[in-house]
Amino acid sequence: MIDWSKKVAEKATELEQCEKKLLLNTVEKKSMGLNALTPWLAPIVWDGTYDMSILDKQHSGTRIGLFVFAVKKYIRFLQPFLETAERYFMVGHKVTYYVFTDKVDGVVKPKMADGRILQLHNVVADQRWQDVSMRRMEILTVFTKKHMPNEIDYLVCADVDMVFKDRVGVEILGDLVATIHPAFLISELKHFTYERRPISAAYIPDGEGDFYYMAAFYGGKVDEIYKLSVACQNGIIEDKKKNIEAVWQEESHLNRYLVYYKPTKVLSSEYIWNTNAPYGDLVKKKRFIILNKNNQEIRN
Ligand code: 5GW
Ligand code: MN
Repeated sequence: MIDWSKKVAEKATELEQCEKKLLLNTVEKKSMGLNALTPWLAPIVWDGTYDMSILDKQHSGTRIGLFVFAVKKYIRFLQPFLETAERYFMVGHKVTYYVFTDKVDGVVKPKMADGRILQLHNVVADQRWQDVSMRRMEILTVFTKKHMPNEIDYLVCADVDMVFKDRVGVEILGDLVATIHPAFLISELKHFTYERRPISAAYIPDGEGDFYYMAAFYGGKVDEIYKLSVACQNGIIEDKKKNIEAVWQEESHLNRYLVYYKPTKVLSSEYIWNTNAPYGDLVKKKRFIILNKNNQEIRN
């Protein structure tokens, strides 16, 4: 016999805990990333909160794009990125890599499983590094409108100076998805490095915002990423006209967009980890890792 009164009591305790945590976190405006749900009821994806076999079935046939940019010295990151993606990213699903580089001929193709396609595209290498990373938004506005709608259902955008170390699958798919920056998992809202100058299009007023998202891993349905990239690109252009640049370039514009268009799914720090980040014990599965690079060398 199931003791229903006990089950009901357990449920009440669980809900009370959730409520307490939500209240505490929203009042203090910190550690929101440790919850399993956002205050707008989007899941925060942590290991153990979903059943992979159900999700894989739901997504049989889903076509997924992985967008990555590798120009100038960053081309060296492409091979490990693609090889580890073959091993861990959306294994068993249909994947198209959209690689943008200034040296198409220099790309070493990884050994690829069936159902996976590598698209190589030429792109100009901007002189200023700030322009290189912002250029990605412009390219996204073009591809999410023109080519991708016929080719894929979801698009995932990633930095190239990263490697996959554990499984990343369809649990990350949603209409609009962004990842918590590992340095700000526990931070208070007031310490987030949002753009704070009202003159910038990326401005976020004090007290607004939920998470500090990292521009190294985000995604969504193709039309959602189209809208996002157009908004961010317009912000970048507006700022350029005023001769200013947001404090963290396109990441600032991304954060601004996501304050007003809340993501339908948030990825926990499992999905962008930096071995130097604090609170490593909180994150059991480190799936996608930022590589340590010599900024001095690589940026010159
Ligand atoms: C070069 C110098 C400084 C900053 C960025 C670049 C750079 C970035 C580049 O020369 N080539 C290039 O392809 N990128 C793309 O922009 C890569 O996909 C890279 O992962 C992304 C963001 O730049 P990151 O990774 O240096 O930015 P953080 O914030 O992760 O350090
Ligand atoms: Mn990076």
